[in-house]
Amino acid sequence: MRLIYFAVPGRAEASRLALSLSGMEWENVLVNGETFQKMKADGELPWGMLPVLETPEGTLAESSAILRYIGKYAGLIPEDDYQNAKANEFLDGMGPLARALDTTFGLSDADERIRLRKALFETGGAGSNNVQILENKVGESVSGWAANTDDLSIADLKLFTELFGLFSGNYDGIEPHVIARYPNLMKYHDKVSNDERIKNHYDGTTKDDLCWTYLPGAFDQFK
Ligand SMILES: N[C@@H](CCC(=O)N[C@@H](CS)C(=O)NCC(=O)O)C(=O)O
Repeated sequence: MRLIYFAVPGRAEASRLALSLSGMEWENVLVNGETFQKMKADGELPWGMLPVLETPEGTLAESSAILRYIGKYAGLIPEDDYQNAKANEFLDGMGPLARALDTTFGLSDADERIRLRKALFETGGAGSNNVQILENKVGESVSGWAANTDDLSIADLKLFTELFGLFSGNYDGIEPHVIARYPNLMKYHDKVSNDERIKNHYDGTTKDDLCWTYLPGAFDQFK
């Protein structure tokens, strides 16, 4: 398997984590904008975007589809049908948060980009509204896992990597202290980052790495 994406966590990190937990052999292929454009022009991207997963049977696109596929090999798909459906619901339910930010990625005017991103996380902004939904969801979970599953699932990989990854400082205008204001999400961060499987995966990650947001206590200083 080859997972192809840019050199950031973004929409590939959940699948990277799942691939690593699966124990399968896989290659983490990092590309720049030029290679992306070439792959696109050459028709190598089913939907014209990254990430894609190259499998022995063909190329799979869409980050959630890739996660669902790899999740099976990593033992992260709940056996119970209802729990499985709720994990899938969670994956789909996170769509609006990603889409709220998508509009800011193509802006080359840095001041405008920062202004729009800050506005997203002000009271009533689309980012805030969507994060509040996630805050409520993890607060309601009896098991503490994102989709109230019995154990860690693909929903946790997506929530943990995509949400906290947004607040790494890599996206100008989105600052770490914003997410530190959500107590349920901070408690959830403690749970997932201290889970042995996750902790082992990020062992060796330093605070200078973009993945610092996945380390235990990452946001403590911003609370
Ligand atoms: N729904 C897709 C969205 C993928 C997406 O937005 N990919 C971005 C990078 S995060 C991309 O390839 N952007 C380049 C472009 O659109 O030209 C997914 O979840 O995989």
